[in-house]
Amino acid sequence: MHLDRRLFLAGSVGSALAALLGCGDDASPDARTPGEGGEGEFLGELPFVGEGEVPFGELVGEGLDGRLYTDLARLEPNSLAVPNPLFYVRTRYPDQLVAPATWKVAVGGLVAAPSEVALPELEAMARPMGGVLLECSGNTRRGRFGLMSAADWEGVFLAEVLERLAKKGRGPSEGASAVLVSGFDGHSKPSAGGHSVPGASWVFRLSELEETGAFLATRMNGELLPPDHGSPLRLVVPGWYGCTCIKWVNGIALVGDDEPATAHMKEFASRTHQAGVPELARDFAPAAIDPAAMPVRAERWRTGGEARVRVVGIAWGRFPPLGSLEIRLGDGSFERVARTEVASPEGTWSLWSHVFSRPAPGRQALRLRFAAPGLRTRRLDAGHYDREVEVPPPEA
Ligand SMILES: Nc1nc2c(c(=O)[nH]1)N[C@H]1C(S)=C(S)[C@@H](COP(=O)(O)O)O[C@H]1N2
Ligand SMILES: [Mo]
Repeated sequence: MHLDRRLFLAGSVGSALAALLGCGDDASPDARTPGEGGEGEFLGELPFVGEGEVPFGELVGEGLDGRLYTDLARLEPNSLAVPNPLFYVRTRYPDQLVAPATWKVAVGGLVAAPSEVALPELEAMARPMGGVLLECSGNTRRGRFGLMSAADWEGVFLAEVLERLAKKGRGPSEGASAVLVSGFDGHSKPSAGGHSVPGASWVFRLSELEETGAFLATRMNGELLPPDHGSPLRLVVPGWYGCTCIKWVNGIALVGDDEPATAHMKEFASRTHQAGVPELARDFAPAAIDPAAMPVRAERWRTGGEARVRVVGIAWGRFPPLGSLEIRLGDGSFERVARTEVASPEGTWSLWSHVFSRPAPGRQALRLRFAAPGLRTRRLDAGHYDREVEVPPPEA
């Protein structure tokens, strides 16, 4: 049974992983030394070049254009979960949202009888959901790949909410095959250039709720949801892009096979790798995140008189086969990634590191791939997560 399986797999985002990512200023030499016996001299960080100018950890923009970019190389050493104030933001708290004393979710459409589910009822059903990563489908080099974060969540499986409604005689009726989840999006300022349309909503097949373990989240990293992250209620769809994780959820409608795609779905059609822009929701493929990997930190080292470049990175998506991960620097050949630092449970990210000996100087791209035949890795194949470094001459 899928729900049980998810509970079984649920684990908090490992602290060991964060210790590695957090190897900033006060890192122990052991955690960052590329030499065999812990020898070596750390010469400094090698920044990624050719990326956008966005600031990290700062709220910028308003409404639908509001953003906070997460610096994945700077997580706190004691936890891999990104602390709430540093968790990436795409769309800020809608300024026209006046939260009622009791938040309610209207349940309608193809149901035996329309109803409302009040927040306290959901809170009473909530339980730990473990670590889940969110990635914006628009997570690009231009935004320094800062639109991705992981947290420990609490919430209620959406499938369970529907089951409970069915027991009360208010569940899905004949012909209901999917569910439309929508959230409040009243922003007084429209998105600049009309880039984003308000009214976030996504249609999920009922089977997809089970397959993904989609849940209505009430808490994030042990705290009530912060306003910018959907307070008081948001959807989290493990393994799917963030655009499906509707914030400020206030409506659930059971719908049939002929349900049109929402404007929000159409806006995100190409970024979720759809074939064109389907008119009907049923023609949308699951907005799944393919297995992917990218560097989050590069360092210069000298070990035994030789220059080295150490790369620390993450792997995520559905079941990334870590053992087959390969990395290439510039025109070099692909090398099997040397270390899996922490393999995290499904749904969140894992950490790896690799050391290149005697790297060629100059501007070099870092590229990753999984040497796993048949694995669908659309973004890796397209070079989407490539990052570049400027390797100095050996004696610099
Ligand atoms: N109501 C609403 N929910 C929304 C959005 C939105 O614009 N409005 N943006 C979506 C997108 S594109 C992403 S990537 C995630 C971001 O969630 P976060 O800001 O909590 O990281 O929220 C999703 N949920
Ligand atoms: Mo997004």
